[in-house]
Parts: sequence; C-alpha cells; structure tokens
Amino acid sequence: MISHTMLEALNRQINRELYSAYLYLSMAAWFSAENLPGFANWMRVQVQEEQFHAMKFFDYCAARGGRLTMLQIEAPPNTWDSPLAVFEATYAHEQKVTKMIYDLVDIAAKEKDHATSNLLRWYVDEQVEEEENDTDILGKLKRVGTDTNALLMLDKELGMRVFTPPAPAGSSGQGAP
Ligand code: OFO
Repeated sequence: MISHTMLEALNRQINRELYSAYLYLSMAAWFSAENLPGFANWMRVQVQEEQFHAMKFFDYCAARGGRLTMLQIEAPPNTWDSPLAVFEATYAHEQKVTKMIYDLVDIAAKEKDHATSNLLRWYVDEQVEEEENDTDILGKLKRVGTDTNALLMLDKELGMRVFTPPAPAGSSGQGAP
C-alpha cells in the first residue's frame, strides 16, 4: 500500500504530465498555423510522450492500490514570437519538470518508499533525454537564425520524428501502457 503523502504527490504529477501534453499540443497548433508541419509533428509526438509519462504514473498508482483524483488541467499559453521562443519555453518547462521529479525522489526517500524510488529512476533518466532533445533543437534554431531555407530543412528533419513507446523499466515492473 502506498502512503497518502506519496500518492498525493504522484496524483499531482499526473496532472502536471497532462499539462505538459496540453502545452505541447498548444505548441503543435501554433506550428501548424505557422505552416511548419515538421515542427508541429515533433510537438505531437511530444504530446504522446507526455501522455505516456502520465499513464505510467497512473498505472503504477493503481497497481499500488491508490485511489486517484483527476484535477483540473491549467490552460497553456497559445502564442509565441518565433520557433526559437517556443523551444526556449519548452526547455524552461522541462527544467521545471525535472525539479518536480527530483522533489518526488525526495518525498519517496523520506517516506522510505523503495518501490516508488525505483519507479522514479526511470523518470530521472527520461528527464535527461527530454532536456537534451530541447537543447539540441535550440542549438539548431540558433544556427538557423533568419535563414528561411535552413528553417524549412529543420522542419523537414523534425517531421521524421515518430513516437516509440519507451522500453519497459526493468526493476519497477512498469511497462508500456
Ligand atoms: Fe514528462 O517530461 Fe516533459 O514534461
């Protein structure tokens, strides 16, 4: 059985992961309206990633016998000044999420909840990847500058992204939903 404190914290994180999905969906809509379908595709894949993150927590809580409560999802921003501004916002958001995951790690340690600590290791690694993806695209966008052809080439590259459900985490026993 999971403690009330831990369950509440994970319940909140499910809401935050779903907010992330909603934020990236808003960014996908913005890129579509800007005629950058590749960037929009990248964001749509990111929505699927975030839904996966939320459902992984959801399934884990259910497996531990916790009763979850769905909370209201905040409305995300819906306009940005440029593709660079979108990715600056994305990176800043992911840094915040990393901090949230670290806070959960601290709560799990305090609660002596080793099963949740195990689960959270997967999220700690995932956040490294999330931030790296953003800094990689940010770097490319900075090199693109005002070169429209280079932007369209990057758009083509980002259009290739597909969602691949992450491999099941060994020790946590949590697989793809
Ligand atoms: Fe769920 O990692 Fe992004 O927010």
